[in-house]
Amino acid sequence: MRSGRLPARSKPTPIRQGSAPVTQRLRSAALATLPHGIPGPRFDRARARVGIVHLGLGAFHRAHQAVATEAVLEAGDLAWGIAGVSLRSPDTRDALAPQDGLYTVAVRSGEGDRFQVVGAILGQLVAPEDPEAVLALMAAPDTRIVSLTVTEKGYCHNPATGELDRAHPDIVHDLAHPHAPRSAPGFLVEALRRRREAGLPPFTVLSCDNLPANGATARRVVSAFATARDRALGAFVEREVPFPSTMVDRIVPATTDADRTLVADAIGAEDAWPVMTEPFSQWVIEDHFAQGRPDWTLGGARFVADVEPFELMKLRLLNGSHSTLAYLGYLAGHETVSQAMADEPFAALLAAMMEREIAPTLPPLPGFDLAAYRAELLGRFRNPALRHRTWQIAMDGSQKVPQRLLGTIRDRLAAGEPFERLALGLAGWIRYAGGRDERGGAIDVRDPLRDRLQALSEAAGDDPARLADAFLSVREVFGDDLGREPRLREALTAALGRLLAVGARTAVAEHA
Ligand code: CS2
Repeated sequence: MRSGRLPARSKPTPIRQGSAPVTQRLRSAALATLPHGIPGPRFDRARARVGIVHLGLGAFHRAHQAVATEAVLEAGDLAWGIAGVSLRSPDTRDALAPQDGLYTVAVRSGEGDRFQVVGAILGQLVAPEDPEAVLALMAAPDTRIVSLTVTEKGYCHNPATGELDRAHPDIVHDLAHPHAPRSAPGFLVEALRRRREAGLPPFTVLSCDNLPANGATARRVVSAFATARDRALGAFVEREVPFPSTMVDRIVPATTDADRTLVADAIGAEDAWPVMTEPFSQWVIEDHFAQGRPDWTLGGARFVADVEPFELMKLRLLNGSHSTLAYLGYLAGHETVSQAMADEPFAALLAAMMEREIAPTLPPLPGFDLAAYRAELLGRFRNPALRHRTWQIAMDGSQKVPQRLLGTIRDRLAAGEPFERLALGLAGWIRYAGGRDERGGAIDVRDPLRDRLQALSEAAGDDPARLADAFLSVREVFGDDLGREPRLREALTAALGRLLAVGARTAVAEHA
């Protein structure tokens, strides 16, 4: 990494206890001995420069945008190396720094596995350890894009309205300490301010999170934060900074120790944090950049004038079904997505929900075969080689449900059409968020609103109408309109009634 290089800290990472005698660690020196058929980076990493600072160095970024960027670097455009920033935990840096930033992407399906060692991530930074280093890199002249995968909650917004949540603890902190921020909006605004002061053009902010109109959402929160700091800065962000929207799609389950063993055996070296994914990958990007952009078409991406129809389709069909399967599947005792899909009523519920309740709400995409897309989605969920835990997808429901299920329900209500399957998915979330599974065991619910939702659930007990009313009162999720919508209340009460009376599996079978 040329600019903003950080000292590589290497905390020993316990890796695997397999029996195969793999002793070397994945690193630059190990690339020469990768087994035949396992490609490593085909570009000179020492000559590559950081042109992209990425906030949120999780598995998804490493299996998606970084892989597309690898293709750009391999084609000889060395200006687009990535510096990855973790906004919270040092874990990824601790795993990757001793590996010179190298890691393996394992592409898995019923037909077999493919492995690739990726070198696009030239440096790793941990924001809480050194926010100044992150800001310096974001404000460096070579940095032309700051991309984000910070998850829904990283936008510090109200999920129902998409507006910046001024009471969010990180926003309160960052307004009080704007030069040492914690949040993504705080980092973006301070770096943009520095660039403006230095007479440098702004970078493009490229949201790669699963939010509706993710570019517009990023623009709204970043502009609001900038305006709260200084009106002129807010006007500058509004006027000068491009926020293209993107649709991102690749299923990337959390890596397990078994995955580490599989990868070590395949590549003949220990990789502390490989990423596991599926063959499918899609990236649709609005072509609106301040200072040029990589030719990501080399990595399979597509540039379009308007991403919104793609994004809506993906959020509603894929993520809406995924969340439905996650909540109802978890409640029925299914650990992974593919296990739930192998339980026929679940697959049938999703197929019917997609076809009858979601697809009719989508704007037409000329030339796009929506039926084939739906069928492909069901096939992807069935992928037997991926262990994608329902629990993982169930996380952060209060942040996900609005764009995954509620937008669709809003459209169905407006059209006067039924939506009982969507209501069942929503009821699954409510039942799950209560924190007790169907056998009375505790669920490890991860959600920023967890305590409040559990308190609501306990107060309502097993009365479906009270439970529906309690959750519908959560304005950040349902907004003012849906919270007061009698037809939603009725459908939700009915769905919760079935879930509580007969359990998730039978309730699913009733709607399949
Ligand atoms: C999943 C997504 O964890 C989740 O909430 O629904 O991460 C999903 O796997 C991706 O959006 C697929 O592109």
